Amino acid sequence: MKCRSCRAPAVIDVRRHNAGFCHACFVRHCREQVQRSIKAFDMIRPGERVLVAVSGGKDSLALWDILLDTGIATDGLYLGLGIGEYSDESGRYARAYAARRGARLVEVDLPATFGYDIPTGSAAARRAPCSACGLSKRHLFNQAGLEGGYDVVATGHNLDDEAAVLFGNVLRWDLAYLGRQYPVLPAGEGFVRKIKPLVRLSERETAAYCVLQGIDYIVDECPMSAGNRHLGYKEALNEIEARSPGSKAAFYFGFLDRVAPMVAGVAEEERQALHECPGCGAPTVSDVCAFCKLVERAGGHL
Ligand code: Q46
Ligand code: ZN
Repeated sequence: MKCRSCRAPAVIDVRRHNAGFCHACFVRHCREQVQRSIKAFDMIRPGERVLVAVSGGKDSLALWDILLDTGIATDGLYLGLGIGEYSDESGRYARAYAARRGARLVEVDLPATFGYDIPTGSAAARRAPCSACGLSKRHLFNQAGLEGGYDVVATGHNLDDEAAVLFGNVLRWDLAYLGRQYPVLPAGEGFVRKIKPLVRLSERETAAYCVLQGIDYIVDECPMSAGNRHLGYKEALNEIEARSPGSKAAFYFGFLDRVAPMVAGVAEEERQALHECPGCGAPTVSDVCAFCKLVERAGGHL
């Protein structure tokens, strides 16, 4: 197979685009896809400060690399979740990448700062690990963004992630979640803007990007991911994609083009109902925010 752009021998084929790429043209393809998302969804404006949430995995490191290489000023944020050896190792990859690029990595350690880790905290709070983890991450990414004076927090969610989440939301017709499922969530009182610049790249492409660019990342899956529903949705979508390449992108981008505008009002209504949490100041619709409730139940069990 030859490279679609320059006819040199291809190192990767991307079936969704029915195209092969050589190393240099593949890297350019990845950068172009990210820039296209940034432009299409007005994710980052000139001069804005961006904080990238970095887990040490392929997606977040590829994202940080692409943003740095395209001249966007970005610091990294690593959140220590206290998931045993997995967290120790993922932290090492995040720090090694930051050191290699001479980039700033902000670190927040969940056990040291809030008195719980994901395995014990989720059990104490009687929540599924990924639910406690996702809630903690969303809260702390936003808090770190606000406290550090950043305009934007970027996460490494890719096309496979977003299609799987969409699949789950559609299976349950969860309009509130569907209304919020967009690659950019606007800033508001107590919120920094959240962006997902990798939505035009698949997991296979971010992995190939890291391998080709010599970026070391944690390959092991999180040991707490076993019961995660999204893994099943990903498998189902992968089967459909194998039979008809491009289905995943058609599903996700069709939603963004045709359905997201119809459900956007649901998210807006929710935003109107927000007020400040008396515990931490974060916006919430309840008396006390979900993060403060989690800290109260999960803290002190270490
Ligand atoms: S880190 Fe956290 Fe993931 Fe592990 S506990 Fe679940 S959500 S699987 S991306
Ligand atoms: Zn709170």
